[in-house]
Amino acid sequence: MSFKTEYMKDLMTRVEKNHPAEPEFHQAVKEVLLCMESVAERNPKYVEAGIFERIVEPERAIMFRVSWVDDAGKVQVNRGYRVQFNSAIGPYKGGLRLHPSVNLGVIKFLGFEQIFKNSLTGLPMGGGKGGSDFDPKGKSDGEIMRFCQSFMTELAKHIGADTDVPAGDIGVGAREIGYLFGQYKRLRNEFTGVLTGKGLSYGGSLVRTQATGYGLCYFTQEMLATKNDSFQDKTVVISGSGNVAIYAAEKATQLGGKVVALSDSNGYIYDPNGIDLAAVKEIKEVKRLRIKEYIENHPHAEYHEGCKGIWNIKCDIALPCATQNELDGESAQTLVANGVIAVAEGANMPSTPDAVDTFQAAGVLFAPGKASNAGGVATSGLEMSQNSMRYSWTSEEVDAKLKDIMKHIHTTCKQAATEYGEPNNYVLGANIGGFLKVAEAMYAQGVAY
Ligand code: NDP
Ligand code: 2IT
Repeated sequence: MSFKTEYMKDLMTRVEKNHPAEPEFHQAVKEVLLCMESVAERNPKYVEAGIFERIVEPERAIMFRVSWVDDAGKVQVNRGYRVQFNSAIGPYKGGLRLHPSVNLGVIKFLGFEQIFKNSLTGLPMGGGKGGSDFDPKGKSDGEIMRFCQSFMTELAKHIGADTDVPAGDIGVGAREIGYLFGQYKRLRNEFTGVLTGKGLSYGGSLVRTQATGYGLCYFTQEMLATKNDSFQDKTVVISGSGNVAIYAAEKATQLGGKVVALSDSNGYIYDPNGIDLAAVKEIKEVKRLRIKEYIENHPHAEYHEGCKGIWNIKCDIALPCATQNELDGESAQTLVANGVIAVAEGANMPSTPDAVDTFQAAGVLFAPGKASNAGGVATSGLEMSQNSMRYSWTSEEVDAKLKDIMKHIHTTCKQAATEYGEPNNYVLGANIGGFLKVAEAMYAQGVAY
C-alpha cells in the first residue's frame, strides 16, 4: 500500500527522519496514516490544527538506568522506558514489557497503537507504554523482585492513578505487578490504583487475567457472526503460550472450537486431539517451563523447533498471540491456501504489512490487534473504575461488561469502515474509529501540546 496524497507522504517521511532506526514505530505509524488520507480530506480542521503531526509525536519519552544486584552479587544494568504518548482522552495507560528485544522504537510503536486501542474501548484512557530490555527468563524470584523495585524507583516519579497507569505485557504478569505495586506504595506511602493487573487481594479486578484472550474470542465471534458463522467445530491455531494465548485457547474451546497448536519462542506443539489446557497452564503458569515439556505427557502430540512452522498447520481460525511481525506474507499465503476464514490478532502488530494485504485480498476476516486485543486494557479500565469506587464487581459483571465492550468495538470498526467506503476493512475501521475521538479531544483542548 502506498500514499495517495503528498501531505501524508511528507508526514511519513518526517516521522522516518525524526525517529531514525525505529522500524516497528515506522510500520505502526504508516498503517495508521494510510487510513487517514480520506479522514484528512473530510476534516480539514484537523489538518489546520496539526492533529496528524501532533498525534505521531509522543508527548513525553522517558529513558532511565535500572541497576540491580543479581544472585551472585554482581551489579547488572538495564535500560528502562516509559513513553507517554497521548493524554487527550484520559491518563496515559498501557503495559510494561520486559524482553531483551525492547528498545525505544518498540515502546513507541506499542504506545502509539495504544492511543487508538484505548479510544476504541470507549473508556477514558490515553496511550502509553513502557518496559525494559531486562530478560526475565531464568531469573530467580529474588532477582525479579530487585529488578522491579529498582525499575519502579525511577518510574514512580512519572506515574500516578490520575497521570499514568501501567500494567502487564510480555514478561510482566501478576508476580511482577505485585513487586512493582509494593515498591510504589513504599515510595509514595499511598494505596492507589496506580497499576492494573493487580492481585485480587490488593485491588485487582476479577477477569483481568483472562480478559485479553477472552476479549479476542468475543471479537472474533462478532466477526464470524457477520458471516452467520461461529467457533463451533472450527480448528484453531494460536501462537504463543503466555497470558493472551492461554486464555484465548480457553475461550475458543468453551465456544466450541478445537485448539490444536500453541508455541513459544523456541518452537510449537501440535496436538490433533485438541490441546490439554490444564497441562499447558501447569507448564507455563506454575512451573514456568518451555512448551516443549507438553510432549512428555502427551506422546501423541508433536513438537517442532522454530516458530514459523505453526502457520503451516491447516486451520479455520488463526490467532497470533506472541509478538510483533511473527506472521509474514509467506505464512499468510499458506494460511489462505489452507482455507483460513478468520485471523484475529491477540498480540500487538503480529502480522507484517504483507500478511495483512494477503488476508484482505483473499477476503479473510482480519482483525487488527488494536481492536481485537483491546479486552485486556478495557478490563484494566474497569479495574481503575473499581479502585476509584473502592468496590469490586463479580466475575459475571466484569465478563458481561467485557463482552459488551468488544461488541461495541466491533460495531465502531464496522460503522467507520462502512462510512469510509470499505465495510469489510477492519484495519481502516479500527484506525478511523479510534482516531476520531482522540482528534476531537485534541482539537477541543487547543494547541498546548
Ligand atoms: P507473555 O509474556 O505472557 O507471553 C508471551 C508469549 O509470546 C510467550 O509464549 C513467548 O514465548 C512468546 N514470545 C514473546 N516474544 C517472542 C518472540 N520474539 N518470538 C516468538 N515468541 C515470542 O505475554 P502476553 O501473552 O501478555 O503478550 C503476548 C502479546 O499480546 C504481546 O504482543 C502483547 O503486547 C500482547 N498483548 C498483551 C496484553 C495483555 O493484557 N497481557 C493485552 C493486549 C496485547 P517465550 O516464553 O519463549 O518468550
Ligand atoms: O497491549 C496492551 O493493551 C496491554 N498490554 C494491556 C495494557 C493495560 O494497560 O492493561
